[in-house]
Amino acid sequence: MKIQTIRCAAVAAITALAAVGAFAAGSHAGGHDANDAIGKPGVAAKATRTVKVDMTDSMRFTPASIDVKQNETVRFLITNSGKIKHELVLGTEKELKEHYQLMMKNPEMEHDDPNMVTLAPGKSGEVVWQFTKAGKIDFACLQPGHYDAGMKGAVNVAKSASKATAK
Ligand SMILES: [Cu+2]
Repeated sequence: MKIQTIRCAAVAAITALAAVGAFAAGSHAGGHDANDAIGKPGVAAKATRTVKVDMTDSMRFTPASIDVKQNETVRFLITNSGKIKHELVLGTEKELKEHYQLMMKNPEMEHDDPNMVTLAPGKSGEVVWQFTKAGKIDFACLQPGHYDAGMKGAVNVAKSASKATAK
């Protein structure tokens, strides 16, 4: 009788764990958890560098490849030189693709998070981001059709040797 009770408790614990796992996986579909994977919102006062990025109706970012150092806080000064709306969204490739599919289904979807800026024609805006993880981080314009047309780029984060100065 005693053994039976213990077994039931173990099964219940496993079931609970499975439920937690499913919930966690589900929350990733929301799209806002990827921030940890690509870094975190930066503090403008700590930005060590300003990188200008231009967006055009030819569906390109200039530059499309940006090199930064791990832990560096970068202030992206983004300009929309085109005649239609464009945006720059930082994320993992997986997250950008998922987000893009949502945009295709709902073109009027407005979004505003620290890792992105959406700009009307002729407008400028900024994204301040700290790249805490080394590796390649993608960015893209998720306006319907733009991502498919190749409006994307990458930030290459070089591993930092000096962690002591990373503040
Ligand atoms: Cu665009």
